[in-house]
Amino acid sequence: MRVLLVQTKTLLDEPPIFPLGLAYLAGALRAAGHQVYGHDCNLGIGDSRALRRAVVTVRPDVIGVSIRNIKNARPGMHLSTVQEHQAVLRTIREQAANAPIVVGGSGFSLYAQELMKEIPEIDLGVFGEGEQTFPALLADLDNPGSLEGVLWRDDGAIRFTGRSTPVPFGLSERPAWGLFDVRAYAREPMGIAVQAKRGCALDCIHCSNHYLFQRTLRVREPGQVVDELEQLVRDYGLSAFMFADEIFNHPRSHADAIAEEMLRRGLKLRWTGWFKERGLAEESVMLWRRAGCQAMFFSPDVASDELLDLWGKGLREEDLYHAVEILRRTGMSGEWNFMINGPGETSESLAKLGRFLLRSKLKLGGRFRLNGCFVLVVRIYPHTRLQAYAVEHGVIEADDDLLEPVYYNPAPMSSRIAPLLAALGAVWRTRQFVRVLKNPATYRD
Ligand code: B12
Ligand code: SF4
Repeated sequence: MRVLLVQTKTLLDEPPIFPLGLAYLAGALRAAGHQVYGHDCNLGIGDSRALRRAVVTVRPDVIGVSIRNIKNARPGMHLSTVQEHQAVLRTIREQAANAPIVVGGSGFSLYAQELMKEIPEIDLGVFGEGEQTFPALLADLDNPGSLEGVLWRDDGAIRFTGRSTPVPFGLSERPAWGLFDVRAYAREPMGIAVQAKRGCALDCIHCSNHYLFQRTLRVREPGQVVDELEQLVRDYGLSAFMFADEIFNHPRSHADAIAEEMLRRGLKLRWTGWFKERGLAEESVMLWRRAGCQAMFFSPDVASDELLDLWGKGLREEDLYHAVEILRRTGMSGEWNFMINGPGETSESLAKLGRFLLRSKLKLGGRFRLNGCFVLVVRIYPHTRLQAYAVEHGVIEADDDLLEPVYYNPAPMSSRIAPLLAALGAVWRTRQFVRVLKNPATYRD
């Protein structure tokens, strides 16, 4: 079959990121014997014209559309992307009246039924990982109900066969990186990512990852991960990337094996990733540093034992301080994310956050950084424990579909946070403006 894969825009107010999901998916489709073409709405001007041209030129039998983000988690930023996704799907439908449109991606999976209700152009949906499900669906398009992880329309109703059972993570075929413009994305520090594992064993209160990708950890063979990096260096001169794992250092042995393999092959790459503070070992941090790790990202989100427990972070205050100490000893840099006024916040917990920030800054100086937007309030996503908590605390109704953003940000603290968020929004927009001036390829109309 001729399959056209379309990446919808990720976000207007963030640097775009390479369509990794579609590159992995395209590898699996090619292995199943399909002819695969790509179109990326993320880069460049005149999207809808270019999209129309792509559909007309490819004459696809099936169109796969990826919706990665539904919208930004940050209040005051670009809030709704649903209409933009809708416009893309409408354009495709106008040019290809008869080709089935299949939609997937994490943003889609999170709101699959709601999006299918809002956007009639979607014929079929794939929940979660697509490498197995999409080729299987294409092999039997008339019988979607026979596969796990599929949504389809049936006499006006939307049916869903339920989440798929997690399968081992190993890409038997080469990801189709060449389907999209790797070099344009590589200009952004976090534009390119490679995935070394799937799943996260934790279930933090606000996070939907356990719903989307499940809690069973599935690691990819380290040699295969490094093969992919080598290919990116050879074919595109890649010099920096990030690991797209939820937590790179769980399990530690896997992270170490990847770093050792990178060193053994003499790869000179700068990289980052998300790390967990608990169990952080000095030897490993030194090894990752030697292998090119530039900065470790941490997201404890809160900084007091009471909140760490309530949020299910699997951390204690001492773990946070331990990580800072290891970074001090190893000369590594770190970037931290926190959220405020979320479940359980009190003046004591805020004071503990203030103390952590101050002490860490004193210890690490310029190597202690906060994510530009650290003053986040918590967005309530569906399928999270926070959704149930917010219903229980009267913040949302049980039937709220959460498609338009709702934040857990109760009074009286919320009114004090509002001016801070407005100032932050202005700083963020200025930064984005400067970024676009530096790299016009990332401008999107
Ligand atoms: C790494 C990561 C990042 C990195 C990305 C670095 C990079 N260059 O890629 C950084 C830190 C920059 C980042 C930023 C953001 N992220 Co992020 N990120 C992730 C994370 C942990 C992994 C994403 C990934 O690459 N996965 C690997 C690829 C292979 O998987 P995939 O894209 O999902 O594709 C698979 C399936 O979805 C499916 N699929 C995809 N498309 C299609 C299409 C079809 C037709 C089919 C059949 C299947 C299919 O098949 C693919 C292969 O299995 C996920 C959580 C997670 N576990 O996935 C969150 C996640 C994707 N991020 C999310 C969000 C919200 C953001 C931000 C908007 C945060 C913010 N500011 O609010 C920004 C947006 C950045 C942008 N410009 O788009 C959400 C998106 C869902 C949502 N809530 O809208 C996620 C799911 C986290 C969550 N649970 O909320 N992120
Ligand atoms: S550790 Fe990160 S990915 Fe895992 S559940 Fe918590 S917030 Fe989500």
